[in-house]
Amino acid sequence: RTLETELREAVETGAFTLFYQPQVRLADGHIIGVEALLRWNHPRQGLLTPGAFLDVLESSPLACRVGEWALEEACGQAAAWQAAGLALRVGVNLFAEQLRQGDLDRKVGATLARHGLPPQALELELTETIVLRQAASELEPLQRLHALGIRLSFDDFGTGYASLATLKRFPLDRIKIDRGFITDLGEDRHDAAIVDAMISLGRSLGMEVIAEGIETAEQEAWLRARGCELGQGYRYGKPMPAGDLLRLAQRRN
Ligand code: G
Ligand code: G
Ligand code: MN
Ligand code: NA
Repeated sequence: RTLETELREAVETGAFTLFYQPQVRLADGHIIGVEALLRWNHPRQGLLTPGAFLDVLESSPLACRVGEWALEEACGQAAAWQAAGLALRVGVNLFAEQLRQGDLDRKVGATLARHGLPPQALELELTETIVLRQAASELEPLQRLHALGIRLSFDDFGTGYASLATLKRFPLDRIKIDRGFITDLGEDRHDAAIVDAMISLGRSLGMEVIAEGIETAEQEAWLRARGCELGQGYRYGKPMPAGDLLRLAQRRN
């Protein structure tokens, strides 16, 4: 059987699940949000990360269904956390196909309403590849989402081919500095210069800046000193099931 057949069965049997990775405010270490990350509970291979199936899923007609499911699931979770006294913003990664449909803002609005969530509770992550592939007409749903107050993040910033003009053309609220630049921050002066410039650029454009892949206290201190507000990475927690995230946030905040 092909991977696509198996993915179809996974959608039908509810074999996908979301893990959540904490995002912290570097000033005080408080968990202020999470990124929702897809996992596949495979009948024989166990829990699979997106690396094992994302390429096939992205280019299959199932992408929209999985993307909409993830949005629904993440919003349901955010509502449950809110009921437990935790106001965590949840970030959901988008598939290119979800934007191509043209009615994403309507679907997102309906999902938020179903769960009684304010638009500020949701962040949508777009990779550079998705952003660059957008036709001008596909910008409209993004602009409407932004106007509703939903935050839009530029994922994996700095790894692709987007020109700096992209930052002007798109209604982006946050840039996520790719973890590839963070790993060697202490040793590689080029990485340090690039990260420094990305932080300044984001801040002068009035955008939030979050660094991904923070693993050490040194990386954290360096980023905080350079004015980076937010961080995500194993230092604060790996992607984990919703219940574990709730307990972690209740302990830390
Ligand atoms: O969980 P992990 O760090 O292995 O995720 C790898 C990548 O898979 C993420 O960086 C993200 O780009 C992608 N990804 C994870 N979950 C989703 C999802 O729900 N939708 C989309 N479109 N991409 C996802
Ligand atoms: O959306 P994106 O493709 O950026 O998803 C983040 C991916 O990076 C996830 O697969 C997650 O497991 C991984 N990741 C998150 N934090 C760290 C980290 O601190 N170190 C490493 N090596 N990987 C991380
Ligand atoms: Mn992401
Ligand atoms: Na990323």
